[in-house]
Amino acid sequence: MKSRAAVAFAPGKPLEIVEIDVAPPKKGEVLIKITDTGVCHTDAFTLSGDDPEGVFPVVLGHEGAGVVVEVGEGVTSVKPGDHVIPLYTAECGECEFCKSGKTNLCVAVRATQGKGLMPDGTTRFSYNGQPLYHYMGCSTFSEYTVVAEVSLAKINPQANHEHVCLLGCGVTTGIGAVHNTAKVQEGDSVAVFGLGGIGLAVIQGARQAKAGRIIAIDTNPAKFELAKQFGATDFVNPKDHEKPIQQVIVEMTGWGVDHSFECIGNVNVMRAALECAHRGWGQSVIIGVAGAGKEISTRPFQLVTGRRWLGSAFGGVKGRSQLPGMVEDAMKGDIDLAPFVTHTMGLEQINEAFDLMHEGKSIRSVIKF
Ligand code: NAD
Ligand code: AHE
Ligand code: ZN
Repeated sequence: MKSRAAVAFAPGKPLEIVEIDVAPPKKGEVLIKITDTGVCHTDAFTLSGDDPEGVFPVVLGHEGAGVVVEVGEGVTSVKPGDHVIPLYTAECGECEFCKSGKTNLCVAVRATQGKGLMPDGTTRFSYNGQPLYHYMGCSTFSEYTVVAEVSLAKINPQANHEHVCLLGCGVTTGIGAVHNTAKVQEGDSVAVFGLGGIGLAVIQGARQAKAGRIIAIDTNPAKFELAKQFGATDFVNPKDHEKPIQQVIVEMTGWGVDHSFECIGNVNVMRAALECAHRGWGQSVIIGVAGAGKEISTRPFQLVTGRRWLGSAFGGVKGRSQLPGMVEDAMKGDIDLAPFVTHTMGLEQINEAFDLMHEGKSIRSVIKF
């Protein structure tokens, strides 16, 4: 079938809106009509050419919601008409990782997904007869996309897709990192570095966990207002200080914070986030994605003296089992999604969504098909 799509033909180039061909779903696959998709910084990261797994030409996008159009052979968990959120972290329920009870990092389709291919090693997308790669198992920048059955969460059909598409990545990542990775407790102190969609979702999660002090840190002070609305108690712009930012946070708190979260993808800030964690027990969660070849460092003494360095992917959330419940939470108002959507636009304007992100003017732009 034909589908309108925003194609990244080469790194560093604007997306091109073209009509692509989408082949029918094969065994274990599902054809989805995407209704709404957010634009996440990770899409920009891969488009920049800095992602070791980046392959071109590709249909990006991984924060979407849609409706099932057709299912391939053997698919039983969804049927045409079901409302779904595509998952870049699949959940097969059968692999060593799914069965471990220790992680959400299912490996069922991860190897082919990282190569931009469907689980059988081929692609369902083409343009003028030339193959196009898939992205993160989702490719939500196409009106029609094909994903593996294990990469789909079935959600309440009454849910507002313009909002719940953000549970496909950003908001789930931030809230999940608070509850599943850091396990923030009532009264804990928290520092959040980077106040985009991810950092603001961390703040919302910290508020849910009844954290005490929530310190919001960003070099763009325009982000502080929404951070305050979500529950941040303190606001720090590193540009206002001569001292290293970790020293500023330690001086504000005495011994540092119980939990810090890096939501930028900057390895220098990752170090600062670790070093502002409380001596003896403070922990720092890396959420931001750093470019190819980047490495983190600190003095080992920082760990010897009780700080812990953690990481979190998709907030540790198991998509098929837990995302439907998070959609219900959003519908009840227990997760507040509307303030994240600062812009909505059609597919033709998608490059503006990237511009707004880079200019620090948006939290989430949602593309409406
Ligand atoms: P974003 O661009 O919307 O927000 C980043 C924020 O960081 C901006 O407000 C920016 O002003 C701020 N910032 C930049 N440099 C800074 C600095 N030196 N000090 C303080 N603030 C600074 O991005 P986003 O969509 O919120 O994504 C954030 C990061 O999280 C990206 O690296 C993205 O790839 C990653 N991510 C990871 C996961 C995961 O599962 N681990 C999921 C989604 C996104
Ligand atoms: N492809 C990159 C790594 C990218 C990465 O870390 N992705 C995050 C999700 S970002 C969503 O916006 C993630 O979940 N990683 C776990 C996984 O299995 O991909 C690289 O460095 O190669
Ligand atoms: Zn994302």
